[in-house]
Amino acid sequence: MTELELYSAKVCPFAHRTRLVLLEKGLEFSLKEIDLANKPADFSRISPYEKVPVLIYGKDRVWESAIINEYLEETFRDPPLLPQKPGEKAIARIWIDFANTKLIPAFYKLLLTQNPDKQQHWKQEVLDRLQFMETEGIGKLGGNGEYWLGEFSLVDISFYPWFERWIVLQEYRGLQFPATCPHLDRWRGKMKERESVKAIANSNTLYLQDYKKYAEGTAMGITAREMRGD
Ligand SMILES: N[C@@H](CCC(=O)N[C@@H](CS)C(=O)NCC(=O)O)C(=O)O
Repeated sequence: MTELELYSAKVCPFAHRTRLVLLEKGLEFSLKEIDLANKPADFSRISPYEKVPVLIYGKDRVWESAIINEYLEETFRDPPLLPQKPGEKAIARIWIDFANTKLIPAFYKLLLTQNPDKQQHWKQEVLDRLQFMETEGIGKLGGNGEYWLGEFSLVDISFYPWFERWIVLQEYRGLQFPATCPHLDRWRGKMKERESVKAIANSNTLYLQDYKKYAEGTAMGITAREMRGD
């Protein structure tokens, strides 16, 4: 049988997304842990952007976590992690895009910037984006404090890794989780209890150690430079 191979890094939230999809679908895979501070010399032959995650399956090589996750969804249908109706699927994709283009960049910019005025600006942006998620997203779509779209889906998976890492914004930037987002707060508690999430959860200590370089402005990896806009 063809083997699934995932190039990943324990600390990486994007790879975290794909590992959750693989676990949720009950797929066996071989995990290739990459040390991002010391990548293999030929890593660009595996990963054109020199990032994780990358998934290899037979002749297919796929990168970019959101694309990998849809690839897995199309290749391994059970259990489905996207709605079937086009309109509902479009809504799911809109929120995955929101994670990629709105929440995640604001998370990194707040953590990376060393300028106090900019920190204030990005702190407010993170809070505004969370509030939008609360009122326009999970608060409207999620029903009774269930998952993002009611049923568990790729939307939950796409957001969750940054909520597991929330401690870094709290400790390094003093950002408390807002009391005005009760649906989101309930959702992150519910996610934490899922078997797949528990199986690969990391400690706050690990995140605080790994993101220290980001918070102190000394991270020089590709992702940090791109997010800073260097
Ligand atoms: N948009 C990409 C982002 C992947 C990404 O930034 N991965 C980071 C680790 S979390 C990475 O491998 N960075 C390489 C580096 O910083 O040198 C995705 O969704 O897969």
